[in-house]
Amino acid sequence: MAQDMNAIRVRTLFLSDLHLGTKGCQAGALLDFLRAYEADTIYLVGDIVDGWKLRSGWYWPQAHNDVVQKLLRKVRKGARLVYLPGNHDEFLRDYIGVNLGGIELADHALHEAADGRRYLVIHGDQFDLVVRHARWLALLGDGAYSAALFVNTYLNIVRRRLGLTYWSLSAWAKLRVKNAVNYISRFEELLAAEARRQEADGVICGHIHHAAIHDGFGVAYVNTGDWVESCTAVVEHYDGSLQLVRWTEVQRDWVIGPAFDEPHASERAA
Ligand SMILES: [Mn+2]
Repeated sequence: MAQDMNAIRVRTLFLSDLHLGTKGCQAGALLDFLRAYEADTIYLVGDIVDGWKLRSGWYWPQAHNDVVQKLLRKVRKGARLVYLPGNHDEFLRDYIGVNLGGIELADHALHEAADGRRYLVIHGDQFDLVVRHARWLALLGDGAYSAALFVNTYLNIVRRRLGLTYWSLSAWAKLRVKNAVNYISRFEELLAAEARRQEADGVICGHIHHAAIHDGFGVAYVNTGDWVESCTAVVEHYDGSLQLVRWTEVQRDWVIGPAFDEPHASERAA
């Protein structure tokens, strides 16, 4: 089987919140990431294609096509691809249970890791009280969020020209709002509770664009983050351990050399 000689091979890859179809999607960085990693199983944990944005205006550059093609190529090469739609690609929820050209569509999944631990894998909007009970409020929030991302996109074009690294305005702003912190913590707590209810050892989700791995609520809480701001993903290694990959940091290390305490330094050598 032909595969990229230098690719990092992992058991499972978890990606969410790509928001293909929006200007915010960091498709170039995502393509680099998909070239660097090969996985036996790939979970797309929701908000992969942004149907909300596509409805209000078509934005689909070649790079977004390339991402889709890259994922389909991995399926042709034997990867299992499971797509768990989120609220921005809820139009795909009509096809749950269907196998579309090798892509399994499901509402959620139970993933058994190599070490026997079981994880509930789900986008997470199902437990977002704002999205569930006030859809207009979520859409309003989406507008404010889009405005922040718009500023962020242009700010980063300027930063790139100045030779500076990618910097996330809205991630920075969100983390400085106390309400956002409460919101994140409440979301994490609800998802952890659902994992316990389903007798899983943890949950792997997305939706809030805030990557994390911790067990502060009694079970593992793993959030894959996003490819709009933070460019993060979660990988499962062959021993069952989960690792949060912050792609911009990995790339920086590849250019200027890794810090010695960072786990991906050894992965690269393997
Ligand atoms: Mn979402």
